[in-house]
Amino acid sequence: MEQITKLSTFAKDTKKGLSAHPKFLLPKYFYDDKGSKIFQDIMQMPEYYLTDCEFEILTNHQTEMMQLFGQESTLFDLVELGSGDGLKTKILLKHFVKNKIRFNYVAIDISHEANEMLERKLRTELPALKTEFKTGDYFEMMNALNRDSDNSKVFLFLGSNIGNFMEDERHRFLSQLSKIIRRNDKLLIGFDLKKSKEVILKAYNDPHGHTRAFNLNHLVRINKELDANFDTETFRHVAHYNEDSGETKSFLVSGKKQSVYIGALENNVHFLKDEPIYMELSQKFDLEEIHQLARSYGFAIEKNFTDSRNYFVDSLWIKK
Ligand code: AVJ
Repeated sequence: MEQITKLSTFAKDTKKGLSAHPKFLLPKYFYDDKGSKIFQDIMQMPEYYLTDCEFEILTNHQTEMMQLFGQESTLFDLVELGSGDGLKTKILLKHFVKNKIRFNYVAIDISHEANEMLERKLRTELPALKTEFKTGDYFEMMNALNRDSDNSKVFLFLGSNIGNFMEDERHRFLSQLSKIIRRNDKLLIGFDLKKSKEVILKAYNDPHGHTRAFNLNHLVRINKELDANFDTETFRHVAHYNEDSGETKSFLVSGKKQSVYIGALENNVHFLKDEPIYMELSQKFDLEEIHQLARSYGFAIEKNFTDSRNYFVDSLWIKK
């Protein structure tokens, strides 16, 4: 198929995913402005335990984190990858500002609107905080970040965002981080831990329908931005958890045989009845796997912070 106009990356990725067998879409495209808002609804529901766990961890360990991040009381950059609404990070930011720690907060997010909202909130709630905001995907932004200041850095990669990466992406990501991170830098990285199937499936297939709406919004985005005609009502949302591998997968399944026209691709996509689109991986880990990951990319674990239920860990890594 010859394309007359140049396709956007979103169009290309959509084309690639919907012509693959089995079909897939990339989770980074969940976060248009609407999707970022739906994700905030997800984080606020009790079934989505990840946010509560990390809230608990950051609240209980803010003082220790402050000591570990700001060791030599020299100015450092606190760089957050995927800052979103910043609600959890604000626990640390407030505590650090109150204690007159010298640092800049650098927030990186794929959603421009999320960035703007966070900027506004921080300006009123923490006017003394020095901030910088960057919009883009992790990989592009990390390259740009590559030493734009000489300050030592503490990277935050919270929320088990790492769980979204397929193995090869995770490899690229951790290799790149490992290259950027210097001897006095640190990385606080969140991992959702393997646990009972019931708990996980309730978080990813919630009774309020937020997760379903989050997934369907990806199709809505394709409709809007790529001029397509998905009838979202004909797709159901399904989540699977594999207790051995820790893979949690989300799908949208076509309820009937149908064709969808995607204007920007000048093409139809055909669905069989019950054919799935693989929407998202939310990988779960155990402590041994986390240890292995750290080691294989040249890091040592300085400390693991866990919640009272042992559902989640924020792992503090240093360069060996
Ligand atoms: C933002 C990738 C951590 O996988 O748990 C939540 C996204 N998807 N519910 C996750 C998500 C469905 C979330 N991460």
